Amino acid sequence: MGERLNLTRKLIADHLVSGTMEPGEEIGIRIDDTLTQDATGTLAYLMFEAMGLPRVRTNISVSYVDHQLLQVDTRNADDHVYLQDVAAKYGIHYSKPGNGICHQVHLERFSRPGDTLLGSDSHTPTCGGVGMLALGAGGQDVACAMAGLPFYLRMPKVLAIELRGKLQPWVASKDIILEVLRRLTVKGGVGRVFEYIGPGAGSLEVTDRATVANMGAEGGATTSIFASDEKVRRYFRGQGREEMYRLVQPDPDAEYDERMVIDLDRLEPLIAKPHSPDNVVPVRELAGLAVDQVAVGSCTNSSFQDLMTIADLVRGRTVHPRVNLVCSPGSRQVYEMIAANGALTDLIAAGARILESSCGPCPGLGAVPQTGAVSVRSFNRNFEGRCGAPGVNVYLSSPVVAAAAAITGEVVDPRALDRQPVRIRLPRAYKVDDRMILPPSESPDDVEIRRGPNIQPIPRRGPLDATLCGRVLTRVGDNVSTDGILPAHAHILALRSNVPAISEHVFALVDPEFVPRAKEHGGGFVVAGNNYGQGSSREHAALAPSYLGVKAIIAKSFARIHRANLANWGVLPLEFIDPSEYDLLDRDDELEIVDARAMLAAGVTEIPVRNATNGRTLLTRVDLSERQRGLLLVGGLLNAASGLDAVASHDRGATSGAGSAVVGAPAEPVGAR
Ligand code: MIC
Ligand code: SF4
Repeated sequence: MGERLNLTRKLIADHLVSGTMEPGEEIGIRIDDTLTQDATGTLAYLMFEAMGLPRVRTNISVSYVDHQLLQVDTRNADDHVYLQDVAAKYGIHYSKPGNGICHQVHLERFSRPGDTLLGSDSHTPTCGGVGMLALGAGGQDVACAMAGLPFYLRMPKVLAIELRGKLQPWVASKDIILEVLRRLTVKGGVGRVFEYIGPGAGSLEVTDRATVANMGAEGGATTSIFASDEKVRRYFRGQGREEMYRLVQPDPDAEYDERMVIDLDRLEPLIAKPHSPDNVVPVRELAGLAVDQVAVGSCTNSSFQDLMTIADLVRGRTVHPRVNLVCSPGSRQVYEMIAANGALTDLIAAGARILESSCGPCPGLGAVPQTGAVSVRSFNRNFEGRCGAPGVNVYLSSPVVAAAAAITGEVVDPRALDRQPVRIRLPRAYKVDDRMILPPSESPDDVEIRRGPNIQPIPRRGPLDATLCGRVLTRVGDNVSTDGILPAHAHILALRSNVPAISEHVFALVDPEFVPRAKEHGGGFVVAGNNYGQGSSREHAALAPSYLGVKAIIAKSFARIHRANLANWGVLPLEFIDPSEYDLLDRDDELEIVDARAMLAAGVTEIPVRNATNGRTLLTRVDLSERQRGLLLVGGLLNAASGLDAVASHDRGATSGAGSAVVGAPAEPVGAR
């Protein structure tokens, strides 16, 4: 009898171009589609330009502008017109500012069951809600995928999350993923795909599934996926693209590496307390907590269903005097539909502040509440300071719980509200209007790319030194997120295309003296606890420290995307073999890794780090593939770029990868034209 394949393994097998499907082994997969957003897009496209190809080699690539829409000065718009021109020239669709949040729009207009999607944003798994194998990655990896190169990742284990029963009134799909995070924590998904199965999974609507798939990112999962079914078909029909529907399912009695059961009948409204998405408790435990701000939107909960739910709850009422309620519809489609059916009027009448279709307050782009505020958000991340400033207490909940707080001014278990549960009738047909998605130019040779002054060349790093030495520049704890390493925030996000400028903000929230220290000592080492680099895919969290001369990060463990980004940008990720040795390293200790280069080239997996300050030596693990070692030796993926066009000109799906194209360090910074 053959193997009974789960859906994840089926889709990986369909796209496999290198490696064996053994959990932990590096595999290469063919990528059908890509997406980028404005904050990560400029680096990705500068890299793509450096590869010298005339056009992308994907089925569909889409460039979204959805993050930094405040446009407080010319810098953001400089980025946006660059992105628009690059898209026109290289065969990429361009979703204009205002058209919506990349993940919501991609779900509506481009997702395809059974295909692979690579996005330069950690919430790309949202499209797993329709049966797509959708993965987040750094911009350089997405650039390679656009060039037709495989995407490399560790073969994940597949965790079946069996949903039994049915969600009860007032309990939402958001509560499912909060329950997953409560059980597994923010690092429980590392090296795993969450595959949702069982009758409870089938009972969820598509946008509910998308919410669950989206927020698997907070568990560190490689991705999350649901099978497609009649509900997905209906959704595609409603979006006017039923021909893109395909049935993708696991084999009957499929085998999984691990299993977990959630009984939806017994699930109750949940909420994540500050400052971690896994700090989850029942809402009833916080009942009565005074709330200052409520924010509804983000790629997790900004669908038509979500906005209608809030409108239904606030209709005919007034937002509590203490509360600021801000709402961001996830896409122009959602916006237009709630405008047409009157729900937008209900929200405005109740006192909601309506923002544009964008990420907005989620990573601190406006609507930052007052010091010490309690903010209840339908979003996905509440790392300290992410919302724009430290000292704000962000709670994460379903839209229902958020709306109830907006009306009452406090956290309230919605089951205690004196009213009938909300019931939203889903539309048969969604409002389809793709005019804000510009197709690529038909005469690409005529497209001149505008490079405003904010588009600065990407600095390159030299090849790895023979011996690495320097001091411990900082020692940080567990679960430091990329927001901790390099916040998004409005004034910092404006600098994404200017590496020297953005580097001034490294560790701004965690260790404000880091940058002057790094400069004074000409770089050095960072010591960290578990799950270092969790959260976003932003490669600036690797690139900016690299620019400041950080040579290696020695951590107890790393988050998936960040580990890959470090290798791509030439920073050596090392893990303590004995995690208790973390305590043997202090800030300012002088470290030395003798013959680092030779050891890496020889495939050595255990690397001694000598602490010259206390005379002790500790052992670290290098958990990198041969390809990644190659990248580190030449100083990162960008330095291999001059060989990439040669590799990319192989047929799509060729097994050769960036590692085989490592050719030394060209001198020109990328983007210098
Ligand atoms: C985020 O949610 O942190 C972001 C901003 O969307 C990031 C991407 C980025 O930093 O540009 C992500 O999730 O990958
Ligand atoms: Fe945008 Fe927030 Fe989603 Fe990131 S998590 S893509 S910032 S809405």
